[in-house]
Amino acid sequence: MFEHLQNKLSEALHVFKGQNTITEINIASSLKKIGRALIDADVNHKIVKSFIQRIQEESIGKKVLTSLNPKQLITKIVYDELVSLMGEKNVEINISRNPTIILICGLQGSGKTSFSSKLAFFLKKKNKYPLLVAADTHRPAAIDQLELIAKKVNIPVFSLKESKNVIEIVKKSIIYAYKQNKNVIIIDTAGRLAIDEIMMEEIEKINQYSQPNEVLFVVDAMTGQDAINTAQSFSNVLDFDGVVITKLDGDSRGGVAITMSSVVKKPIKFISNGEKIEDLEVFHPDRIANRILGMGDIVSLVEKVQEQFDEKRTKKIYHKISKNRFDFNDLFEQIQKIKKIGNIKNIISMIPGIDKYFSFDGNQKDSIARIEAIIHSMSPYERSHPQVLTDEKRINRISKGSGVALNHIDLFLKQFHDMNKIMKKIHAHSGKKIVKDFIYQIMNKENNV
Ligand SMILES: Nc1nc2c(ncn2[C@@H]2O[C@H](COP(=O)(O)OP(=O)(O)OP(=O)(O)O)[C@@H](O)[C@H]2O)c(=O)[nH]1
Ligand SMILES: [Mg+2]
Repeated sequence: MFEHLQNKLSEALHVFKGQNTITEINIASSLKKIGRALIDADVNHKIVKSFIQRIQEESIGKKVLTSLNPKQLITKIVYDELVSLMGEKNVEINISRNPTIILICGLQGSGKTSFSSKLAFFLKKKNKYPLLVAADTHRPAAIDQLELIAKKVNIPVFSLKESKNVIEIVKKSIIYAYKQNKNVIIIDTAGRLAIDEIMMEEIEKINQYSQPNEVLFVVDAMTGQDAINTAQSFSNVLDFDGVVITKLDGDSRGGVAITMSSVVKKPIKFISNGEKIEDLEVFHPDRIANRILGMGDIVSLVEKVQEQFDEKRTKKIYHKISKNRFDFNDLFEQIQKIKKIGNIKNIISMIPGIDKYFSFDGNQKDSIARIEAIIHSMSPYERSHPQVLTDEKRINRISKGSGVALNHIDLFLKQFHDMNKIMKKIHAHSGKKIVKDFIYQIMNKENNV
């Protein structure tokens, strides 16, 4: 999602490798690269300028403590500035009222209908009873589209196929929600531009009538700086509560997510990074900053994984890891679960350094398929006794059976043992404070190489 920026920032911070002090020369060279990385990521140049200035002010005169090196110190300063730029803290959506009404608005094609369904699915997992309302009366296929997506995940949709009157639709949907005991009403509306007076009048009417607890404005990250401008002009007409940024999985360079809240003065509440219903994330500035700086995002990962893994089974796995008994059967089971969590690339990008462990040639999806093929070609005994796979004959047989080259099998086996070590560390350090320490530990490790 932020891979390009992540690589560029990592290069910029690499300037400090092997340096014991922060000097005018190394800081100037690093800041120049940081600035270029942000501009490349489509961050507005004015924001980049003040961002760089703040880092400079923060770093000059800062004594490098004996336990830190200059790279760590600057990384921490950049991290703090990024978090502050992205709005400091996550602002949760307000779903306390019964029923809660959430109004979704935005430009044509920004991802409103997809997001509405993703949000309903997200809330359903949190034990809410959502009702989706098809209030786009302008595009003929809009109702069918919403119904199609919602049906797949068993979420009810309220629509009035014959009516073009959005207030009537909203009114009847609220009555319906009361009758059906639905406690969150998500209203998906038609796409509109802030300059289109008639359409803006319509959304204002819906807003006035339904008195929503949350109005969310959806923007497409691929539109870059335009996304920020449209959010700003929309907010002048309709005072929304938060922004949703979609299509962060595409070629967008992430600048929209970095600068939106400081320019528009509205928090980003969710980001969407794929077309699947699960591809939705609550926006946490600190976690995103961690990810941008390549420190991974253990906290998000732990939460996502917890949703997928039941506690009893997880304990069993942890027990196996701690006793060094995690084998290929367990790995295979974990892969199947990880696949269910959503976009593999997103998941993998949350784990610091994991791309090194799970990738043969950069393509993680293929790599996972190959790992599955390798495990399939093992005998049941080999799957439960990883230590026997030092034997060349066995490795040759597996290579033939799976169609994976010998050097890739060797690499995979090495990765498996390395991964075991990492998982053991996570296990030994589970608990929130410790997870944070773990991130720093990894950071230190990377900085000391
Ligand atoms: N890759 C990717 N595609 C997305 C994402 N969100 C939405 N899309 C796609 O973007 C297209 C438009 O999405 P919709 O949800 O229909 O957008 P909309 O704002 O409801 O569009 P209108 O109702 O026509 O204004 C669809 O093809 C979606 O599958 C995302 O996060 N990533
Ligand atoms: Mg739509």
